Amino acid sequence: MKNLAPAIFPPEGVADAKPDNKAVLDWVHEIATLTQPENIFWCDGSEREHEFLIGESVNQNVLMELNQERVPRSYLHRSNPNDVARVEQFTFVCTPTKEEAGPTNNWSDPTETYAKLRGLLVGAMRGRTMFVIPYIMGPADSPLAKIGFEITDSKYVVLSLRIMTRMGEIALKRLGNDPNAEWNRGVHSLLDVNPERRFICHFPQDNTIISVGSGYGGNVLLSKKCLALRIGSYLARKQNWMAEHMLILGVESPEGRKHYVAAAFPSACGKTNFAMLIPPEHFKGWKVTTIGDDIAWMQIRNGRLYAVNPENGYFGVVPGTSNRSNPNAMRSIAHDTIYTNVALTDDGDVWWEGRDVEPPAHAIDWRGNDWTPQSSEKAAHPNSRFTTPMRNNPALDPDIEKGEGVPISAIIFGGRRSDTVPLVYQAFDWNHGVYLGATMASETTAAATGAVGRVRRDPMAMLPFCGYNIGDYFQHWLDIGKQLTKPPLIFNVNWFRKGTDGKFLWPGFGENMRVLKWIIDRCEGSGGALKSPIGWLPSPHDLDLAELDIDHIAVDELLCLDHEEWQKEIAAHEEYFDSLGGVVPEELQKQREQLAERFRL
Ligand code: OXD
Ligand code: MN
Repeated sequence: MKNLAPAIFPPEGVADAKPDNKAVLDWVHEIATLTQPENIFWCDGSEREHEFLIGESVNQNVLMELNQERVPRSYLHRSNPNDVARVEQFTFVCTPTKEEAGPTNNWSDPTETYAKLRGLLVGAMRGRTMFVIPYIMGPADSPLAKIGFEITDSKYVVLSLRIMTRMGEIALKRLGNDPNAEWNRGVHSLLDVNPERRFICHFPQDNTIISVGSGYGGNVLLSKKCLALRIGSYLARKQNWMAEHMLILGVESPEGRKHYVAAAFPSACGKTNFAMLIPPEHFKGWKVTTIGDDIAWMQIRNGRLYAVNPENGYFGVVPGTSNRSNPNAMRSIAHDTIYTNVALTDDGDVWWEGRDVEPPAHAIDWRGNDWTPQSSEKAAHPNSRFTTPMRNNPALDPDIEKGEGVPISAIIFGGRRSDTVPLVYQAFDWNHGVYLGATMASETTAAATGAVGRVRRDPMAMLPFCGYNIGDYFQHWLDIGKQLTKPPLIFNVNWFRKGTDGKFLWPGFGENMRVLKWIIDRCEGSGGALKSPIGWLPSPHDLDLAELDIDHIAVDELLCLDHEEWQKEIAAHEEYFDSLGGVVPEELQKQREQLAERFRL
């Protein structure tokens, strides 16, 4: 390590987590030689280091200290207004061939892309500190756990990763000094935060990620979408496990029977709210606990799927979060939280649209401009976020650190659909369930740049996150199913169906417990259902709707199948499969034909 710039930046005793692994040291040396930082900071994730970096970030206006009485140990970050969401159009999967990346990913040639990125990284950290962050995804003793290193020149990334991952010494210990150990190489540089030089590139065959030109969330917290999903899904296929964009929750009945379910909804469709659901009064004695709110890594054990949450914190959408929609999230973000792009009130608190307190008479909006309730602009960006430790969650499941994971009884797919798709239905079997996931669609949200409210197919909510050919991904699902003797039952939900008046038919939030209860009943073999062309559908009396203020017409509308809408839907499935250019497995084509046939019967 002689050629490295001396670590002059951190005070003595802070940030000394240098790994004893030659492969890591060589890589850090290579990146430092390329980017020429002023100094290198080996992050250890300690409290002392954290305080030091918070102090530096506040001094340099990377973070603003909030009112410490209202939101203790919490800070506000404003990203560059040109950099407020994941950029799917600048996200690349650089497998050796285009076929491996498949029809749904942007592909670029790995040799050319490495050369382009190396060019951009030359001297990129001159005058800056280079942070080296070791972290583990998953409980440290889990067979599913993965080690990553992220090099970054952003303190915001370091502080966020300390919340989102298990960081520091714990990762070095698990890595050990085997130069052939598996670990992910992540390089991030802000460069000049210019959209023209913004690229999020994955090299799954090298377990490598390079992200430049952004300072925002999913683009730069490389542990999350980049490692846990894109590289994760690639490794999962090779190693026979699953990396999925799913929340994981536990449901316990008053009698103490417990089930775990995993649910895949596209970004900003309420995964965090569902994962932290508080059952309504009518379900007294029922308990819902959170394992994870965004990502599930699942392995096969004794013929079942077992899931762990690879993350250690939540990076959730703020607008709409309130004591009505998600009291557990409100309690989680009441302290030790980094807010990004929300509004700042005059008394140093935070505010956003959908928060259940009166709008302030004056605030500073997410861009740093004056704001009043009369302003035409939003005070908080629609994709503003909280980054908060999962241990803040009052409903955290006690088995969160269980290395083998928790057994999954049901998998739920869902999207945001104004019409066509009923509140809930159940697949006939695993392969039919894979078809439900593969044909999932949702109206787009602000979580990614681009038009909002357009229906797009988002298979298994993995469209932006599958790190290889989507056809092979579907086949992997089918292959996993063949190995399960007790597969989870598969369901589809839609909380967002609208009536003819354009209003949502279903109250959502805590009331989703009623749907969850039917799902659990089905898992226990007790819930009633009718066989329909699309799967098992509850009739209104199969759902427990007691003490719910909803009229029976709305319930009928929520559960009805409109054959004309479904003809269009099936045609859209066919069109989607065709658009993938022949990669869709035969079995799923067969499922589509069978679905069409069931409507003809
Ligand atoms: C997320 C997303 O940030 O899916 O979780 O966009
Ligand atoms: Mn997500």
